[in-house]
Amino acid sequence: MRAWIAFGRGMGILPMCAAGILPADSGRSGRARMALRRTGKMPVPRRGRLSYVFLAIGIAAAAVLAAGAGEAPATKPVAANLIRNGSFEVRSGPRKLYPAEPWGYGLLDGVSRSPFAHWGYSGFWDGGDYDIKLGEGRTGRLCARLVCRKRGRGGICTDAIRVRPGTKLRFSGHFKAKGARGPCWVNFEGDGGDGWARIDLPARQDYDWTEVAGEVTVSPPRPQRKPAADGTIAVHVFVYTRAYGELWIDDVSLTPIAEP
Ligand SMILES: [Ca+2]
Repeated sequence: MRAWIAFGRGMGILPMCAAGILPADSGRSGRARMALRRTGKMPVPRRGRLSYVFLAIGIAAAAVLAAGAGEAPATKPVAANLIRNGSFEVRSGPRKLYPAEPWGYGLLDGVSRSPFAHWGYSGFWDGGDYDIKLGEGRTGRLCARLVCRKRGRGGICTDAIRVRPGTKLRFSGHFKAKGARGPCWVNFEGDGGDGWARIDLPARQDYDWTEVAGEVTVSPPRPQRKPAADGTIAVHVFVYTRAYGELWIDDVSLTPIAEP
């Protein structure tokens, strides 16, 4: 019985609620009419004003979105660096099996894995003995250091970069030398041949971090090599030293600047 009374009261509240809304609106309409009589203008109800604000915000947002969709980006996207781990910040980690690790595992069988991911290394060409060591980075934490123990030729090498012959590339790298008496240079190798382009490093024994940059055009493959189905060939970038002392390397990049 008590439940029915409560239900009845509850139902009774509904029309009261509805009535509560209507008189409120009626009252507002009444105030509006009063204002109209006083000013000759129909005031905008408060709730209506809020709606106009939301409508204006919506229109402005839509305009901004539409403008954004129609316009080209303000800046051109930066071309990707084709050299992976050009900052030498990533270590090569635990030894992986081929083909995950494309480098040899011995010390004298050509290029071996280096302490840096995506970079190979050999210090034993031409009777040389060069260590590869971690150095303090020009930027970030790390750089690569080639340290001469016995003069000959040592170098580091990127893993394969796939590009189409005729592609124009811009190379940039930062180098530092300590007692580096002898030539050091960047050599472009791969399907195009061992040295289809070359950029020399400063011919000084000692210099602080210095940017060395240059442009190269990818040469066609050697007679025995063929481009892949997508028209690309493999390119490896080497940094060689034939010098005594130390060569430091950091922030190396290779970016396409013109397609063939
Ligand atoms: Ca670095």
